[in-house]
Amino acid sequence: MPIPSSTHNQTKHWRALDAAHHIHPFSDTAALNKEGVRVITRADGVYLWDSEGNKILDGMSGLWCVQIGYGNKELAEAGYEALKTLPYYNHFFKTSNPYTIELATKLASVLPSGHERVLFANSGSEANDSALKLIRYYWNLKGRPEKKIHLSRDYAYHGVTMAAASLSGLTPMHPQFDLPLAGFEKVPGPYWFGAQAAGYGDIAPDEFGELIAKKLEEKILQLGPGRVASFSAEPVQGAGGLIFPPRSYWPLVEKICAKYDVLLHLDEVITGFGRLGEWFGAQAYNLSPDIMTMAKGLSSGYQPISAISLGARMGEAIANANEELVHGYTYSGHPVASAVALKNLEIIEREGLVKRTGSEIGPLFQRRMRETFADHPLVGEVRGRGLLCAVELVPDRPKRSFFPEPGNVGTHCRNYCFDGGLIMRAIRDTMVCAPPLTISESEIEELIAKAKDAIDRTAKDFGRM
Ligand code: PXG
Repeated sequence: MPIPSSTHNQTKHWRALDAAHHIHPFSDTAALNKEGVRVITRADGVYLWDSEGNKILDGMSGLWCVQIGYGNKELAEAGYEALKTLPYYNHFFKTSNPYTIELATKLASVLPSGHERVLFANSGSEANDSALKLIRYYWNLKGRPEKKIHLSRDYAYHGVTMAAASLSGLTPMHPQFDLPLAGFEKVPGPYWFGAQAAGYGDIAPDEFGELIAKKLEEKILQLGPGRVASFSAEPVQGAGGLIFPPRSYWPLVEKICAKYDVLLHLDEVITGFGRLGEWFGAQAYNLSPDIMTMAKGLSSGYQPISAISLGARMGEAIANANEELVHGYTYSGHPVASAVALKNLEIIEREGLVKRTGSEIGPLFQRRMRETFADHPLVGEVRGRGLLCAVELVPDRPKRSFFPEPGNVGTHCRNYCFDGGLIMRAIRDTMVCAPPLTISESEIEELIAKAKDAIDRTAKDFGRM
């Protein structure tokens, strides 16, 4: 559909149609319809344009996914070529296609060792849903059908299917749908900045990391190790507030999973494809997961595609089960999505975007964010790695306390960001940022200047400056 050149009347028309016919994700429909949506009509590099002609720097890479930036012609051409050559075919009838075969092979070359086999799906939620089914199947194959409890963490976001939402630890996601399902249990997340407010006292990060890892062990022992199937976790928690675990956390968690024969499932939907300066969070934290899920940066968001990779023991058990695996989607390994993802991985590799994020632009971004915000009167902590960064807005830095109505100050600041032409996400009162891996130095300076303006104005409004 050609998009007409934008005018005020056109925007009004689109807003009215959107309000009449379109229900948005994670939105209060009536309130949104009253306010009117912003219609995004175009994107290039790190910028978006809306139908009123406003240019916006996208500090969130869409929803943490546009690794190589918008407007990449090579991806468009890869998709167009596949659309012309093989717009659709499936993998059910003893068939495959070159795009998906090449993509699976390419993935195996960048995944942690042992991850030789992948399955495809269309979203992060589906990948996680599939992962839980494969975990259940693995234990059934191993003659351990009593191992069925899935552990995950407070503040986790794993998506919205019945299982993925049950796995998520953001509790507002549950009551509308009578979730979580039975067999889903939570343990605390390693949110050191929130430790004092949560009653753990003035505890050092590594001590806290160990304490929270031990809560996992306590939970496994309480439920009975023979009943626990898996522990699912994002290497760095994303939508729950960009929570970076203390250094002590992951090594101990991995040991605990091994000790009680609990499968480790890493949800790499945000942390994959260079975001942390390594291909995956598994490599950034030196982890050997049994199963991984990935989406978003796999295609830089240009096509809906996700994948589930199996480590050696799950991969061998499932590939050698000698029976039909009764799972798969019409669009698993869609040729067009596969072609786009394959080209995306080629570009990430050719342009050295992982190394650039790990040792050049990422460290520069982290240094400049800390120089600008670490001593700001409204800021309690700046944390980040690679091209992920969070700024905690707090009333009292030494006490690491939070504002009484979480989300108020953050939303206020996010609105100032939007008004100033910057997209940053507010999670409670934490401002988070995940720009495309292709962002330039001058665009980083622009992002930081705009964020500073929004945070300064927020500080003034709340009497902190
Ligand atoms: N796992 C993780 C770690 C995610 O961040 C999903 C799974 C689900 O992916 P799909 O493709 O089913 O949406 C996600 C998605 C936000 C936000 O506001 C984050 C996500 C999705 C929507 C909004 O931060 N992450």
